[in-house]
Amino acid sequence: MGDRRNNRPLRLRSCIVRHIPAHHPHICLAAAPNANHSLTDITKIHHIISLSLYSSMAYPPPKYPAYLPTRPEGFTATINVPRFEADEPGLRADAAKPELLKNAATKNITPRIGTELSGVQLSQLSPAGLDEVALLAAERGVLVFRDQDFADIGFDRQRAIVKHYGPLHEHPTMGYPAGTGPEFHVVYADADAGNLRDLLGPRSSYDLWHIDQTFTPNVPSTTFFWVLETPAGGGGDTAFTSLVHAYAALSPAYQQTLEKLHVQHTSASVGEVARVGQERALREAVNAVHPLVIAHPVTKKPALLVNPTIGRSIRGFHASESAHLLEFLHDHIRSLDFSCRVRWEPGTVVVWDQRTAAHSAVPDFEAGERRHMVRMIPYGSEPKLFAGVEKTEQ
Ligand SMILES: O=C(O)CCC(=O)C(=O)O
Ligand SMILES: [Fe+2]
Repeated sequence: MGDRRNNRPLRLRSCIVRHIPAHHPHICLAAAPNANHSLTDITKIHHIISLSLYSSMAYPPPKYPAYLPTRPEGFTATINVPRFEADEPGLRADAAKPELLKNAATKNITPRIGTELSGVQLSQLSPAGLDEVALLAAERGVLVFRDQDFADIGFDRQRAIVKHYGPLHEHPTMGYPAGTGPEFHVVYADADAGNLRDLLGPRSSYDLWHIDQTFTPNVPSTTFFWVLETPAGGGGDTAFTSLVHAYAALSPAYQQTLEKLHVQHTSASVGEVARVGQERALREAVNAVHPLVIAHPVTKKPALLVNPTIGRSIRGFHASESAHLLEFLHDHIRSLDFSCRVRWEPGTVVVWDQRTAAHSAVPDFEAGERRHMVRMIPYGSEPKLFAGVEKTEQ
């Protein structure tokens, strides 16, 4: 993977803002300003600085200051990762998962999605145990590991563990801990950074279902997301929905219709447009086309590769036809019938498979409270069309 950052001269370098509001994957009010920022961006940055002076008196200091988001180089162009033959660690795992489960207690969150595990430390797993994590995540969509030491093992070990699953995505706009790089994605909210509801403006509700970064030929796979600080008054869960069960719930006739379709995915997502502006997001857009119904590379089960923020149109359809079909699917995947909510507790690490599950932040915590998280995303295989071999429920 090339690093385009090094090739982009930043005409005006500045490090005024230490806190990058990166509380949502694709949405961010401001970063260190550079010449590419519009006047509106600069105004927002100055607004944040003045808020910062006020808010630092009102809230306790962060528990993990070394993980505050920084972005001295400002926003960079999205990296177009060339197609590659991915290793899928879940494919070589022992189906019984002896390494992972020998001392672990497991509890399903719902029968369809999510498993909580206790009695196991991710940081202590052997390579075979890490393979088994990939298999279980592929099967269950989302795994919730409690009481982990992962947040305290240091950047190098964190990076090495997630790299076991594939090359890491480097985010073009999110902040990362000083001294690391954009493969660390700090998801951060506080009084300065705001939270999702400040950014999206007046709305009836603030979920934002998506799969991370599906605009390249290879797409994200076994993703790690860990908490450093939960909002003091509670809330800030993350919701996950099963793309396998969402597909299985459809009628065979409708499934067959969908199996032929392809979706155009773009990095000029809802959120990146909000971060860097429409003109720049379109100019630097990285695009890919993926089947709508994929065979999961590990389980081989059919899954709906539906991504409301990034997968924006059905190839070959007129705009109105595409909008009509996608509106139905975007609504369908959010059903409580196949989704769950994960509550963050100190020491929780979530590992999920982005081909099995889509997700949404739940920004229901008190305005101004700190929520501090870190995510790392490895790339897995290129999505392959599900050929309709295996017929599903109904
Ligand atoms: O904050 C969360 O719970 C989810 C954030 C998210 O979806 C992302 O950063 O891509
Ligand atoms: Fe996300």
